[in-house]
Amino acid sequence: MTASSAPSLREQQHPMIRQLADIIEAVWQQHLTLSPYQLPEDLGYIEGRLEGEKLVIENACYQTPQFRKLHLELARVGKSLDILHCVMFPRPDYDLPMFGCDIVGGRGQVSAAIVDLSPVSRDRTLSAAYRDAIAALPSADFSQPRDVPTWGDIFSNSCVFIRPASPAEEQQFLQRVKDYLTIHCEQAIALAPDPERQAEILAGQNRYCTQQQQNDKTRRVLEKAFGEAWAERYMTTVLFDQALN
Ligand code: BLA
Repeated sequence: MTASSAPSLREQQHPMIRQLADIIEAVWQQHLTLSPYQLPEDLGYIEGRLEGEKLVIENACYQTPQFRKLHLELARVGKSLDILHCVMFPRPDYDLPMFGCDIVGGRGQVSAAIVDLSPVSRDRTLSAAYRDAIAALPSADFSQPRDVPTWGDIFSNSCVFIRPASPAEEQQFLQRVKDYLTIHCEQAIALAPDPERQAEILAGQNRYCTQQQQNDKTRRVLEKAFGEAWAERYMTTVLFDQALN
């Protein structure tokens, strides 16, 4: 099924997820030159049901001169769990952090909203240009911050991981994501590739993927609907695939 003929999951999802999906695509289209990206074996629209509830996944994927893959995924489990997942994978000769975002919610409440620009350089810090741009943003204040799990040592100290406590906090989080995305796109298009750093960048990106693959909460949702082997394949080829060079 092609993306255009797929039933639109977006319209049924939690309003915060719907709004964020629109924001992400608008910022991408405004700043970047998008080309299609072919997912393995038509993993664009997927439905699964093993035990329990039906899982529906809708993927949108692009590439640009600076990014080997821009991935926006919307998922719904039964009527109770709505998920937005987004990762921007830079080409490995571009010394750029990884933009990642995940929102998990359902039944009117979002339990997890996370966004980060995660460094992949050997010293595991963001460049001064990123730090300055983030520091210049209006301060964001959330009443229910959440603790990052141990595999989350890939995240920067600009990572925002919260449970939004009010519609105002939901909007503040969406603005934060939009600001991080805009900074990221502006930095990316201003940057020249640096092939000499490619091995270091690739190692950092691959470490990011290895750590994300440890997220048992994501894995369990996929295993329940599709089984262990499928979940492993999906996590390592679609969600967090490692580039070879
Ligand atoms: C948490 N991710 C979760 C949770 C679920 C999923 C059910 C638990 C929600 C909660 O603790 O309140 C499920 N997320 C999914 C599924 C997909 C998905 C099924 O993306 C895809 C099909 N996760 C990411 C990215 C980041 C991320 C890019 O995919 C960060 C940049 C983070 N998700 C993340 C973190 C948690 C989470 C840190 C909390 C994990 C924990 O508390 O142990």
